[in-house]
Formats: sequence, C-alpha cells, structure tokens
Amino acid sequence: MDNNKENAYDSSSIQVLEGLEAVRKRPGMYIGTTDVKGLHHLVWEIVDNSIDEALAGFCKNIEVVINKDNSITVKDDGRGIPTDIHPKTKISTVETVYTVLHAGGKFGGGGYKVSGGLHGVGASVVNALSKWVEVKVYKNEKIYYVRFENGGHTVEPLHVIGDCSAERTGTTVTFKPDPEIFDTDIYDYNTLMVRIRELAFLNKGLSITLRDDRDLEDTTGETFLYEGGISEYVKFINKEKTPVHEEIIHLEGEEDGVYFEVAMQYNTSYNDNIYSFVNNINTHDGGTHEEGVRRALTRVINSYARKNNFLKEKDEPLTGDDVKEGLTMIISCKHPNPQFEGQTKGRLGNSEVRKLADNVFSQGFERFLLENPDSARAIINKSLLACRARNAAKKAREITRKSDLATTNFFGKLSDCKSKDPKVSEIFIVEGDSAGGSAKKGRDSMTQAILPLRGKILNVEKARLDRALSNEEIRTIITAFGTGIGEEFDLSKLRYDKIIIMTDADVDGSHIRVLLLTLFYRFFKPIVEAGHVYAAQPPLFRIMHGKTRKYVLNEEELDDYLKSLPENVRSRAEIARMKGLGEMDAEELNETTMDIEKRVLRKITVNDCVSADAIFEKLMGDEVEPRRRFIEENAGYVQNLDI
Ligand code: 1YM
Repeated sequence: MDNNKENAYDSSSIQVLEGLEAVRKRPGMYIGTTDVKGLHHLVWEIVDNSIDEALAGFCKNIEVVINKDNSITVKDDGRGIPTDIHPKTKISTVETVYTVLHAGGKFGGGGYKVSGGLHGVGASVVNALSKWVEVKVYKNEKIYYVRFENGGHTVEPLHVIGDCSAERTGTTVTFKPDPEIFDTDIYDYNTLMVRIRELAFLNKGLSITLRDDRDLEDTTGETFLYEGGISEYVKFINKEKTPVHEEIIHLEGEEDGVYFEVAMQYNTSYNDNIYSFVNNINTHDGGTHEEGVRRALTRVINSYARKNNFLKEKDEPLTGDDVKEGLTMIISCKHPNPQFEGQTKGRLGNSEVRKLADNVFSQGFERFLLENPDSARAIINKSLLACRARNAAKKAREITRKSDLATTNFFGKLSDCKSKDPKVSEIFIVEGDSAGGSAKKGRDSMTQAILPLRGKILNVEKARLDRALSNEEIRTIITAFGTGIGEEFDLSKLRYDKIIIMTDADVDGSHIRVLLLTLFYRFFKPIVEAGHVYAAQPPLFRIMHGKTRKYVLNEEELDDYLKSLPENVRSRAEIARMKGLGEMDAEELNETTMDIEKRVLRKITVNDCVSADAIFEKLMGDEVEPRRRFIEENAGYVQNLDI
C-alpha cells in the first residue's frame, strides 16, 4: 500500500518536472518573449493571482517590492493559497499550484471566477523560469513555507515556520528570474508602476503599493488606491486638458454575472482616448463591449440633438467619428467566461455583452443629458463642430487630390525611389534643402526616396484635419505616403516600409521631429503602431587618424573609442563635432546615416498611449515653458520620448 503511494508520487513528480522542463525549453510559448517584456510578465503572473483573490472579495491590499538583487516580492492579504494535501498529487495544494502546469485552473474549486489571467496557472510558469522561488502562506494562525530552486525543483517542501494571529492571512511570494532564461535581469520601476497604477484604477478600493528597495531613498513606496475607480482614470488622463463639461459620467450595470462599467468626459482637444478592458486586460482591438457603447453613444447624441433642434430635419446625422472627438473614455467589463478573438486576442467576442453595454450606457447617458442641459449643450456643440470640420476636410481632400500632382510641384519635391515595391522602399524625411541635396546624392536611388522639408510643418495638436490639409508640407507628406488620410486612410496602400525622420541633433531638429511625430501620432497612428516610423541617428563626432575615419553617436561612444586607441594614435587624432546634416557631404551622409549596412535607426513605437499622450500634451499644449524645457532636455534623440 505504502509502496504504491510512493510509486504514484514518484511518477507524478517526474511528470511535474517534465512539465516545467517544457516551459524552460520553450518559454516563448508561455510568456511571449524572454526579453525585458517577458521578465516583467513574470510579475503580472503572480500579481494576477492576488488580483483574482481581490476580485473574489477576499483581498484588499497588495504590495510589490523590487528587491536589491532584482528579485520580486508580491504580497497580499487574501485567504492564502490552500495548504492542505491535494488528493491527486498527494502534495500540498500550494506546492501543486507552483509545480503542476495548468494546476491553478483545475484546482480552482467550485463556481466560476472572474479572472484576468488563468487563475494560478501562471505560478508554475514563473517557477519554471526562476532561479529560486519562496512562498509563504499565512493561514490557520500559522506561517507555512515552501522553496523551489533551478526551475521548480522543490528543495524545501511545505512546512510550518512560525505562528501568526488569526486575523493575519495572505500569500507572500518572492522569485528571482533565471538569468539563463532572460536576456536581462533588471526590473524597470516605471514599467511596473504604470501597470500597477492601471490595475488600481481598474479595481476601485484595491490598494497596491510599489516599492523599490534598490533605491536607498525609497523607504515607503508609492501606494495606488482609487475609491473612484475608472472615473479617476478619466480624470487622470484629462489632467492637463480643458474639460467640455465638469462632471465625469460614470455608469455601471450587471447581468448574469457579467459586470460592465464606463466612465467618460469630453475635453476640448481633437483626439479621443478610448481604452477598453476585460478582466483588467486591455482589449486594444475593441470588441462587443466597445461596440455596444459606441453604437449607443452615436444614437443617444443624435436623438438628443434632433429632439432639441441642434440638428434640423435636413441635416445629416452625426457619425461615430464626430461624437468621439475630444472624448476620454474607459470601458471595463468583468466577465466569468470571456472569449478573446483576433490574431493578438485583443478583441472581446461575447455577443451578449454588446446588448448589456448598449443598455447600461444608453439609459445612463440619456438621463445624464436630460439632467444636465448645460453639459449636454456643450457636448452636442463639440460634436457638431467636429462634423463641420469633417465635411470641410472632405472638400479640402478633393481639392488636394486634384491639384497636388500637377500644381504644387509634388514631384519636384519628392525624389522617389525607382522600386515600386513597398517592402523594400524607404523614405527619408529630411530637414532643409541642403541636407536634402546631400541625401539625394548619397542615397541608394533604387530603394531610398528623399523628401526635403522646406517650411515648418503645422502643429497638428492644435488643428483639425481640415486645417492640417491646408498646410503644403503636410499635403506633400500625405501624397508621398499614398495611404490617404482621415476617413479614407488605408494602411495597405503605404508606399514605403520605413519612414525615416532625419533631422539635426539640435533644438531645431528636435522641434521638427516632434512636429512630425505629432502628425504621425494624430493622423497616421496605424503607421506608427505597425512599426514603420524610425528616427535616423546622424553621428555627433568624427574622429580622424591616419587614413581612418570613425563616426560616433555621442560623447560616451567618443570616450570609449578614444580609450581604445593606443596613446600615440590618440594624441594625433583631430576630433570634429558635426554641426548638422547639411554640413556632411553625400558620401559621409551615406556612410554614417543612410547605408542600410552601417546606419543605426531608432524605431518609434506607440508603447504607452496614455503617457505618450501626456508627453504630446506637454510638448504641444498651450504652455510654452514646459515644452521648451522638454525639448532642450531631450535635444539629443527621441530616446526619452516614449512613443
Ligand atoms: C502573491 C500571490 O497567489 N494569492 C492567492 C492565491 C490563491 C488563493 C488566495 C486562494 C484561492 C482559492 C481558495 C480558490 C490561489 N489558490 C489557488 C488554488 N498571491 C496569491 N490567494 N483559497 C485561496 O480559488 O478557491 C490557485 S491561486 F488553486 F489553490 F486554489
């Protein structure tokens, strides 16, 4: 009898280790990547378990600590992972959760859970990819402890290490990612902070603290706790903006265990910030919850506008685009059985949610408009202006289409590449005519097109599409891209794989670069999202010795290079600071900045739309001083511009 038990234990423990070994062999299958993103992913797997416990109503406080050795501690005050012996594995449930792949889901117990992750499933993946893991469970007036090493081998099975009070319950997990698995082992405070703040906004009343013990001055950490939940998220996003109406509209409802809520406020800008979530996961491709709200928003605004004579009988209805101008909105749905669809699983598919979202939103919003006639008027007028601008832009586009090729000397400006294959083609947008001239001579004319900018481009943060279209430089860019703009934008028509901004490394250059990025971010966001936009990095120094010419990007590289030279060579090297692109001849420009083999490009990504938007606000808003300071501080490269 005993013997059999032992055999069963042995064979199941072998299976367990085989399971974890599979995770180590193909970590990408479980956490996506093993770069810095994957490293941070481990934290979310553990935090998700605490959040699940909070959603189940048992946990109020979560604490995340980056320890001195870049290990991570996550602590919660939930019920504590069960410590009893699991009937199937014959080991403690907590050890099972941490060593059996997919255990969390199976052992989750009766009833459904509204779960963001896979409820406990991630714990074993984190264990598999860690150098060591320690779990402490506070439960039944006892402190239990278990330790794993080298990818999930139990080195200390669960045992009691002390007593605690009856009130004290919870789980504390510390793990150290395995440096053999990950490209980097250094945690980024800001990355953790941004997501933790978001989780706190999305789960009202839940307190999450983040502390960095690598930083000697950080003794208390930052605590994120929002009693107002997503209303406070909207307020946060609109912080630097001018609201169109005072109150933040917050609506919620529940049906058959599906919980839905939305918070919104219009501001005077021309762009929208609409973010939707399901079980705390960002649904960047929308889905039924978003569709329900958008449909209801358009319908309710149109019906209010008609009833109250903002729209006359002959007027066309406002479109979805009109009613979302200047709208900041957070949509959050908690669903026991979400169906995520699409290639990146970023879309909610459950059809019943469309109706719930529509009902909750239309009833609540209609009531808001009736009870707040001043706010209602301001909102309707904002949409009406957007509608007029859209119609003006349509006319402007038609004129642009007819005239551009012939009258504005478009082909005189663009030196196009010979290839018509977008996959190999790239376009350099260059500051000024003289740099444009060198670039034209230094390019590979087969694949590289050059577009020199002569005038300043318009600051589109402060302009609607119709005004943007009146700017000649912007029209030229649109024509060159081939995608169209606004309602008719079509990414598949993009004529170049890479759009490379090539500006000087000075304040003027930074300014032009930011104006261009603003243009792309506002009107060509899918191009940025698809990773087509780059910043060229012209060198800052040229070092010559003997027949050797060496270019370096910054002072740090200059120091390193000089140190690498023998003393007698170093003393004779006559170092030149490169003043600007225009100063380089064609050959130099090609060698340092354009040649596909030698150049260094920086990819521009839309990493964190919320903070990117805040940066643009700072850069492009009405206040001059913060903008000037930011541009000067970042005059080097777009490095710190997290877009
Ligand atoms: C710092 C990480 O894992 N907290 C946590 C996890 C669980 C529970 C409580 C829990 C769940 C249940 C019952 C239940 C988990 N339990 C399991 C499993 N924090 C952290 N806090 N009692 C406690 O789901 O019924 C998986 S996760 F499977 F064992 F129940």
